[in-house]
Amino acid sequence: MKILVTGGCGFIGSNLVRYLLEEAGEGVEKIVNLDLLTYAGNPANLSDLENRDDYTFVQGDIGDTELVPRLLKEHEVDLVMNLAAESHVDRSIDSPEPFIQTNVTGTLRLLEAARHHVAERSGEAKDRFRFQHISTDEVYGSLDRDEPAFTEKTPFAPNSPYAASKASADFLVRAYHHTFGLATLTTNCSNNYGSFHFPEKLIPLIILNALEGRPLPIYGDGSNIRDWLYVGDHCRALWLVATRGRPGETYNIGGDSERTNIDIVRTICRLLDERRPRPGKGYESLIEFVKDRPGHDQRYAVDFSKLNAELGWSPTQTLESGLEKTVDWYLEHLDWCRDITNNNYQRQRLGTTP
Ligand code: NAD
Ligand code: TDX
Repeated sequence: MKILVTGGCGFIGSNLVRYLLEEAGEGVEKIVNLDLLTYAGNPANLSDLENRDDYTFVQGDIGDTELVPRLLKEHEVDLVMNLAAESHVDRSIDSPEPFIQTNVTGTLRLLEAARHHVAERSGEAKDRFRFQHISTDEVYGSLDRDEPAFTEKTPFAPNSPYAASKASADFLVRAYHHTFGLATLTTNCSNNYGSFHFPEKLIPLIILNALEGRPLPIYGDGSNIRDWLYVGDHCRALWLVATRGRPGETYNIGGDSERTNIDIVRTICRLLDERRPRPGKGYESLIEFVKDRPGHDQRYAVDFSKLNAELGWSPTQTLESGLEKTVDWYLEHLDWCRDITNNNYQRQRLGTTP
């Protein structure tokens, strides 16, 4: 397969590109990574792959109606894996428009380009084409403590501008399958964590703040629950769905690891206490309960029994094993973290000196 990955310089995208090139096996012929390099895109995440013949990076927008059709044609793309997005809920509350631009309009333009690309193919090449859209459990809204986990049949009820933009894109993908017969696959996953996670999100933010002795901010009372999915398990699921999923279907991907935010933060503190003890008090003393996120969803939980039954997938990491790996990765990559916190990663790609 010749694959166009969008958003490949982000957190999940860079893990996915690495997985496809190093672990997925023979099915992967080449990868084109199309990424606009917003604040969340960091080419350093993949700098070690730059010289490979089977990997090409292109800086550009999924909404570019000249560039995207050209890339699909030139690289004879068989599979689009669409991860490009504005992904941070808090930013969508401060400024929703970029979320509509990339997540909705951008996805629409990518779908249009894919539809025309397929129309120009014939025979096996036409049949082989797939458009995979990577979405979120947040489209389903929020659960009470004792409600059953989201299934693929749970009605959409997005609560943040981010979630609404992702739900809109999911509906467009559905419509392109139904109306135009495009061979789409949609996956809705829970909260990912692991290496290269941008430190605006809870887990990397807590690790880095703790190491710098800064406060560990917990929104509200810390009782909100997320279902944590190790990014490596997610990438494996994405490739399974891309190669063996049924076109037109959606698949939920969950981590089987529901935890409250306060539990997550305390576990990170304990792991850091063991690895980098602070003089005086332990890391938990840095915890601060702060003003809640507006409209903060109480609980996400994902039922992935369809993916398990059809394709035999289940997560391999427990939250404990995955968090250990993650904390160790951050401790071993403090330079990567520093380049982000002091903005060097953006200066470097603009060609300016710090
Ligand atoms: P991220 O914010 O780390 O990365 C997004 C990437 O997309 C960045 O490299 C950015 O430069 C790029 N990008 C943004 N706008 C673009 C555009 N217009 N054209 C091309 N590239 C653009 O996000 P992530 O956490 O890696 O998430 C990847 C996908 O998975 C997103 O679609 C997100 O909604 C979805 N998702 C993420 C999670 C999670 O926990 N991180 C959970 C569920 C779903
Ligand atoms: O400083 C913080 N303090 C805090 O208590 C931050 C950044 C977050 N939180 C809470 C809010 C959430 O309940 O932690 C939880 C996780 O927050 P985020 O890491 O911002 O993730 P979330 O809002 O759950 O969304 C994530 O998972 C679903 C991704 O960012 C989305 O892209 C994905 O779709």
